[in-house]
Amino acid sequence: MRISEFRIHPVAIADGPLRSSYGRHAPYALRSVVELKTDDGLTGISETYGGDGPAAALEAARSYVMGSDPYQLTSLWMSLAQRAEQDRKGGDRSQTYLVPGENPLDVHARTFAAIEVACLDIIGKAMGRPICDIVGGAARREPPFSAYLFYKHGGGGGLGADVREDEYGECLDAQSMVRQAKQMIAKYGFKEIKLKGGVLDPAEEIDTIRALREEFGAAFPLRIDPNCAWSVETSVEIGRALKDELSDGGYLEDPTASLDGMAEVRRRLLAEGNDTPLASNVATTAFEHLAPARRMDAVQIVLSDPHYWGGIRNQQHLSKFCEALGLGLSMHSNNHLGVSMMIMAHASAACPHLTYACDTHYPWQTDVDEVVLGGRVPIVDGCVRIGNKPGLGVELDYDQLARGEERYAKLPYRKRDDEAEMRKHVDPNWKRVLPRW
Ligand code: GKR
Ligand code: MG
Repeated sequence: MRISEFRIHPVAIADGPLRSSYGRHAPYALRSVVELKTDDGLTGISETYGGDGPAAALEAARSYVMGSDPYQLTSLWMSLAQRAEQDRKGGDRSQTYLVPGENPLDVHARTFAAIEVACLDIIGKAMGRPICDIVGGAARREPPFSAYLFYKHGGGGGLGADVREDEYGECLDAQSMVRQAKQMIAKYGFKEIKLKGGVLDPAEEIDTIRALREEFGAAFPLRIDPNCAWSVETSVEIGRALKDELSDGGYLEDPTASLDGMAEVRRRLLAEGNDTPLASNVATTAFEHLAPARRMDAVQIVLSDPHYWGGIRNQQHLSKFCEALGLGLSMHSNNHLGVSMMIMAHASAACPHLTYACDTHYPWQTDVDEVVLGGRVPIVDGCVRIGNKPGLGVELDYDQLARGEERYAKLPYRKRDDEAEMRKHVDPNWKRVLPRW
């Protein structure tokens, strides 16, 4: 079996004005849908980051992919990693200053992941088995996800005649965040809650976490993620203030920048008898970060992501590393469609060691943009069920895909720029400053 066609479909999907320390989301998020076809008539699909950069990186891998055997993933990895090694000029592989999907030092892992998943989809179809069975079987067939709450302005995303309904309304304080959480939990049944912080004054974010705890009780573990917006001092103060709320299965995610900063927050909290674990998808983004993170005790929970850790099998390796190093494992997310939802579900299903419900932005997208045939992937009781369908278990709806491509073609931007959105709508002088507080 050989790969005879490689298609990259750039799509735009409506997204509300969500806030984070990066700024404000644009009216459309960008994704790439990948299709591989084989000479014996199978099609494998995948989804990854969007815009010009990721599409160009995929395009640059074309010569390695075309004519190759989809089972030979190791040699594909070696080719892409070797090329990356040649390009590598040192530098920061963290996500402190770049949004996920944009660090040039990750490009081989992201590109490989997109192709690996499409190949696994092909292999699954050839074998008549779901991907998680192809990679060794599921540790769980219904991996859990968390309610991912965002402060946001009013608006549901989209532009002009394509403007979308605002399902959750404006949320810029504790009470509206409780409303958002209730709404999302009623709809999807999530059992863990993540708040994207780093947006309002820390005192207001503390109030929000407390209001969530008051509403949902200790049965719903809480986590807050300001994407490095806080200094070490502020992180310690917030860790202290939220000691009770973030215990019982919660965590403090990327309060401050760098492994050094995280390690200092950890040392100071521990010295006060506070062992709230620190999680990271910013300081730990690659295997080479694990040993220093452990040695320094800077990160206790790694937030994986098959999209940039190098795919589903690397996610399994990561699970093993984390288990051996005594680290917890959960999953990071960015805006995505149903193909990625299934990638994340198979990846988390196939990890023996996974200690928290995974993140997903899926509630922030709607069926209007969904490219999966038959509509959105269901989330029931907070979980995505892996059925018996072969491969990823989803197929593309080509009409919907074409609509996504049309939306993309009309857009003036080709890259996520949350700072530009802040300057346009909130403050003409806004800049991402770390730490802000
Ligand atoms: O969607 O604004 C966002 C998030 O801030 C996202 O970009 C982060 O990568 O969800 C992510 C995180 O956990 O850091
Ligand atoms: Mg994070």
